[in-house]
Amino acid sequence: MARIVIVSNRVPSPTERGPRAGGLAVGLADALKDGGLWFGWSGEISAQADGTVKRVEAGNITYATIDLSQADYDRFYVGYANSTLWPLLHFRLGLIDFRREDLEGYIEVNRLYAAALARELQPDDLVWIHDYHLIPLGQELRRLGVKNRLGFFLHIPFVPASLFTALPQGNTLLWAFCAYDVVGFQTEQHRRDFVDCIEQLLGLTVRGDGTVVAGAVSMRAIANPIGIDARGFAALAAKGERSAETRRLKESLVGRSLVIGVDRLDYTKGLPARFDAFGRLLNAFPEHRQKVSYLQIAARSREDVSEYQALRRELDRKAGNINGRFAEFDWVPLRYMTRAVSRNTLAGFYRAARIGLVTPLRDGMNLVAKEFVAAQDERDPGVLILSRFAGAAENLTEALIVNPYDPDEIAEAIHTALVMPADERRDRMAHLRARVFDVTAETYCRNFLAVLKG
Ligand code: GDG
Repeated sequence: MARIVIVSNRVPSPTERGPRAGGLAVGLADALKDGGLWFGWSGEISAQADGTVKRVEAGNITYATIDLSQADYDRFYVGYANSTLWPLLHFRLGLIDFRREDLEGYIEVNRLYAAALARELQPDDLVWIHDYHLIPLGQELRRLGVKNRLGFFLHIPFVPASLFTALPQGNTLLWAFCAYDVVGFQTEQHRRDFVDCIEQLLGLTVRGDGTVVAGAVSMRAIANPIGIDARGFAALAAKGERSAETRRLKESLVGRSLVIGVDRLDYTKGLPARFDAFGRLLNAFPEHRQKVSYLQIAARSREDVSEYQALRRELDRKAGNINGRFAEFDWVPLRYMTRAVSRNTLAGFYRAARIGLVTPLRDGMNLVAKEFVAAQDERDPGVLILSRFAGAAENLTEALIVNPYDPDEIAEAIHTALVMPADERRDRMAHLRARVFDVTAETYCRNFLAVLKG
């Protein structure tokens, strides 16, 4: 059987016990259940970042990592990946901060990864590369003579050709995608937009099944939505409900309904409009004053990028305004924290909530929506309010779907959810749960690897 090699920008440490442990490590666990190699950046910045590989064995998985230099980190990670590609692929052209030297750094780091990874590879390895930091890695591996099957999965959205053309030297990046055997997207829409770019901007023909065959190119674009370990998460939530933290949370609510939001502190997540929406709910529907508490957990992220610092200031201000305007001496409407909480705690909190508020302006998929659904008690479930621009909305259609740019619409949806009869909540949640338990982390890994095997 072929060995599986996973490559991602950050490699989870096998001993990681921090609050953010989870994420990709959980999502990809199934791909490595029979063992394999996980390769990428150690998360360390060091002066001697010369591509030396550090190895840690844990069970049947080898974790192999390299360090980055400060200059590489600045150009590759803070620069091109998070200040050009991230805003571009989330439809935010106005936030792009492109510098040629960042693009050069991005290519150089991908070359560094390729040289180190090529030395680790065995001829039959199936190589599965993840996300926008590493788009050119496949092409760099091919330049080094690597003949293995190479797959790539983009966790974030893709944009229509009319937006993609804003990217300086964008066609070079499109050609880099063409070095893979399989390129995966979260949704059918993202896949279609990518295929349009390949056809319109590169002039290649894409067949109905997403295959491009032209010269040296033999690539297939597929839609393969990511999911969660729904059964595992449901069990975590049932247990978390009895945890000391969840009990404390419930006691602090004194019977009020809980609205919960959980996001990385990121401008794609629609947090300012969401805060505004909550303010408008309290203004337009005064019957909910003192009856509802909104807990927003927004773990700080990418603090080196200036846009994220500006967002944090904006949210601090908005949170202060809402609480200053509506709070009573014994009720604080908005509880806003920028610290991460543990996964167990999170699971219990989702289950305690009447409403899961997930309103990104754009999102590849959004796993929080799926976690909220998996965590619910079927007998007395909460309501999911979901942005139409989250990839998850493609199949979680029984959520209350909203336009995340319209705070009034979100406020009305919160009101609808707060007064929704139990029968309707159960009915909607039963449909949502069927989907979340059907498209899981396991099916995601299995389907992608089946296509990659060819
Ligand atoms: C990218 C794409 C796509 C959040 N706060 C805490 C915490 N989290 C966990 C959540 C969830 C994960 O982080 C966030 O995943 P999302 O999918 O919501 O969003 P991104 O981080 O932007 O992920 C996204 C995803 O990749 C996978 O393909 O769905 O579209 O943007 O698991 O629970 N976890 C803990 N404490 C926190 O405070 N423990």
